[in-house]
Amino acid sequence: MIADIIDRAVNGRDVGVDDVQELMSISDPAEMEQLFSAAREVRDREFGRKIFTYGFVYFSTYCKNNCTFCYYRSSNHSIDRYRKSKEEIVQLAGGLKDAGINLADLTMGEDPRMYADDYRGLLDIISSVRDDVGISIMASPGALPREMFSKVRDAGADWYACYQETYNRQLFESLRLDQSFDDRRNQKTWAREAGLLAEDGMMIGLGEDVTDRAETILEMGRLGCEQVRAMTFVPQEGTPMQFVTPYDSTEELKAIAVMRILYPDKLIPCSLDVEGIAGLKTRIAAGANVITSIVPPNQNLAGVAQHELDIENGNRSVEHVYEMLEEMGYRHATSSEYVSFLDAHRPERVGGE
Ligand code: SAM
Ligand code: MD0
Ligand code: SF4
Repeated sequence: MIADIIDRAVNGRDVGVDDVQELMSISDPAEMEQLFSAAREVRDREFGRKIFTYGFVYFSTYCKNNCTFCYYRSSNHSIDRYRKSKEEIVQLAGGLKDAGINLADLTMGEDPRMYADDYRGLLDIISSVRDDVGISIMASPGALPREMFSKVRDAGADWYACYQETYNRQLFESLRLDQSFDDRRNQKTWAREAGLLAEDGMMIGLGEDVTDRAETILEMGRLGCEQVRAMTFVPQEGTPMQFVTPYDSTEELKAIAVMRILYPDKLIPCSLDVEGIAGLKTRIAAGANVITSIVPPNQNLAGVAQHELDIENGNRSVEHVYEMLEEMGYRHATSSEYVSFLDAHRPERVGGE
């Protein structure tokens, strides 16, 4: 029974893949509400009424990879790409900090120019944001060699984000062409060994089934990442998956709620990059506790899954997000609340300095 599985999960008792699969198979609206309300209760008990906020700084949209789902894949020749200067990035991160945003997510495609010379460009940007701005930093640069993680940590990053998308190896290989499944999984472990907090993520609507979803949720938990996300696939023009029929947000919302009851103290994003601002309330109501992909208007910045939606009209701006949170009876967390969370959850660095 659903109520029984929820009860066991909420009380920290053993929940297996069959149970997770059953929760992820819920279709009855009353059962769905049971799941969401349990997730809200767990979140509010752990975190109170505060929600963390992340600004998204997609600073280079150049990429050498060719992921079939991604707008920025190297074969998509017809798109406009940009690369921001270090000065612009520092300014953008400063603006986020001044507006009370908790973290700057410094994201790029696997841009060869940033990777050149032992990743000098990337490390330089991270350390400049640390030195000149002093906001918490997430680095989302793609897969890195193992020895890079302590350098990324030393440059000043708090987090390293790298999403597996699915723990179905075969499906992974059909999506992330010419990329190693094991190497991408190991990224999260290597990051944590270097003292970085780590984020993993799954995508929904890529051809996976409900068993894959359940297994991915459990595997992300086993890796120990402090932040875990689910995002619904948004088909992209000019890619091999452009005509795939997209899912609505139901499966993503269930995944958010299931992760919340299984992993009470993890950070779980409500991404504005899937449905824009229209997707905020449902994701918070499903148990998410971080709003990600806040993007200021008039800065020529793009999203990943929704490269334009709600950016230039200001709907993904800081002010608008704060307003909506208040309408729901929540508030954005202060940066000292956020930093305390990080300090309490930061993995210990292993093996030397
Ligand atoms: N290039 C780096 C990488 O791939 O790890 C950093 C970018 S990372 C933020 C891009 C993430 O956005 C992917 O891992 C995927 O989870 C998500 N994403 C990309 N394209 C998407 C799409 N069309 N729909 C939904 N999510 C997408
Ligand atoms: C988001 N567009 O939070 C961003 C991105 C990268 N670390 C995150 C997928 O939705
Ligand atoms: Fe490049 Fe990341 Fe897009 Fe893959 S998901 S093509 S690695 S930007």
